[in-house]
Parts: sequence; structure tokens; C-alpha cells
Amino acid sequence: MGKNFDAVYKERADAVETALDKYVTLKNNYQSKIYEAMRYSLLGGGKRLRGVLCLTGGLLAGGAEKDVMPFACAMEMIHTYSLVHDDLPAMDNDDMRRGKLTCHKKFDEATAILAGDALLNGAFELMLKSKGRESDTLKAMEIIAEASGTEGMIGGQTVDLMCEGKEISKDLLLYLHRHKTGALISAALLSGYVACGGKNEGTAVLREYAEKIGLAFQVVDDILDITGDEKTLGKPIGSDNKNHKNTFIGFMGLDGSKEYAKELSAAAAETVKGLGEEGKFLAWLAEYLCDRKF
Ligand code: GRG
Repeated sequence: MGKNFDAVYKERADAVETALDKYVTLKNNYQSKIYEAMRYSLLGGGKRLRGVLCLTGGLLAGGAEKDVMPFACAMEMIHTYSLVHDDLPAMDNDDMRRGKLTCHKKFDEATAILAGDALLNGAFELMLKSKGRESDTLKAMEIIAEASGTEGMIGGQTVDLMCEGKEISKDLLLYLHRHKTGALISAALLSGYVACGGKNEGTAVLREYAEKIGLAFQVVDDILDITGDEKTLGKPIGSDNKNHKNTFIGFMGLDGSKEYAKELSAAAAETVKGLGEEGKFLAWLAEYLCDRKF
């Protein structure tokens, strides 16, 4: 790779941003408002973690960035849809996201629901139109559909809403986060790998890595909701408390959670040791996610 990993991350995140801008364009027709709302929430914010993971999966399989890009952008579109819907009054009822007004505050609730729906459908349309080998494309799409659906993110969100204000076990907290946040993070890396023809033997180690960083990511999210800076985060802190959420802090305290995130990130880095330069990038990413401030 020959560069520092911060620069590599930025390069990949910027490439995803540019491609999203190209794929999700404004249209001058009767429904132009929906394109405006989609672009408002999708562009100009976000770490592009899922997109970067997806590109990295593709590169690990020996693919070219341009071949895996539709999948990387689809991951970011699905992720943004989930945030737009999660912010709605029926769910977390948040006013700020990525440093600006949430979609329903900027537009209105109906538009935010439709913009989320449109991003989800658009993601699948984009993947279907990609130019890779059909069997690889379909396998990658299956991974993403499962991870976003009832046995993945939507399942986790359902359990999360059911558990608000209730005392739950640590096992259920882990289940919830593996589904709500972890599934999509894992699908990002795996779908990129599979879309570029990655061999079955390689998937186990990527799955193990992704499960660990997915959990570490959520633990850090809980920590930032207490210790973070609102301006840097781009959203209010204390929202877990406001929404009576169960968090890792509740189970292991602030210091215990910091320690747990570090352990997970170190274990994740260990799993990808043998994967050459891209493995080194993934190991750096595990550490970066642990130290992140937003
Ligand atoms: C509404 C179907 C549906 C699902 C919502 C992902 C999710 C499920 C809700 C988001 C709530 C939340 C804050 C979860 C914590 C982890 C998380 C997904 C944080 C946001 O992801 P980042 O930090 O966001 O990667 P950026 O803005 O950087 O892309």
C-alpha cells in the first residue's frame, strides 16, 4: 500500500462519496422533492465505514475498486435509510444527524419515510445493474438483503424498540447489537469480497473480524453517547438515556466498556494478521474505530 492508513481510509471514503453523488442524482420531474431529500441525507456526512469495508473486501478478493463500488454505495444507501427512519418521531425522534437537521425536520415526516424507502430500493437497483459476474452479484446481494432484514438490522431494531425502558440480560443486549449494527458492518466486508469472486475459504476470517469490530463499534457508540462532543458527533449526546436504552455502560460501567472495546479491537486485528497489506489496513481500522471521536 505504501501510504499511511489514515490517508488510505480517506481516499476510499472520498471515492465512495464521489460515486454516491454520481449514482443518486437529482431529477427534474414531478417527484424531484424525493431526490432532494435522498441526497440531503446521503451526501456530505458520515464516516463511510460500510462503504470503505465493502471496497476493502473487494480488494482483498483481488477485484478492482470500480467493480465493487456499486455494492459499497448500496451499503451506504441502506445505512442512510436506516438512520433516516431511526430518527423519525415513531422511533428515536431525533432532530440532528451528521451535523444537520434530520430528514423529517428539514422536509417532513412523509418525505423522510419515502426518502428512506427510496434509498433502500435504489440500493438494490444499483447492485442489480452492476457489471460483475451474475452469480457473484447475486450472492453479494443475498448477504446484504439478509443482513438488512428481519434476521439482521430490522430484527435488531425491533428488539431494541421492544427493550426500551426494560431491564434486559447482557446476552440479549449482545443479540440486539449483533443484529442492529453488527449485521450490516459484517455484510459490508463480506459482500465486497463475494461480489469480486472471493473464495468461500476466506469468508470465515472476515466474518470473525467483522463481528468483533461490529460489537466494538457499538460499545464505542455507547461510550460516545456519554463522553462525546455534540459538535464533533453531529448529534446530541445523552440520547440513550433519553430513550431509556440498555447500554454497555449500564452493564460494565464506563471504564469497563472502554476496556471491552479495546479487547474486541485487539482480537479483531489479530484475526486479519495473515491477510497482507489489506489485512494491515483492517487491523489499523479496528484500532481507529476504537479510538474514534465521532
Ligand atoms: C430503522 C430499520 C431501521 C433500523 C435502524 C442502524 C439503526 C437501525 C439505528 C441507528 C441507531 C444508532 C445510533 C445505532 C448505533 C450505531 C450506529 C449505526 C451509528 C451510526 O453509524 P455511523 O456512526 O454513522 O457509522 P455515519 O453517520 O458515520 O455514517
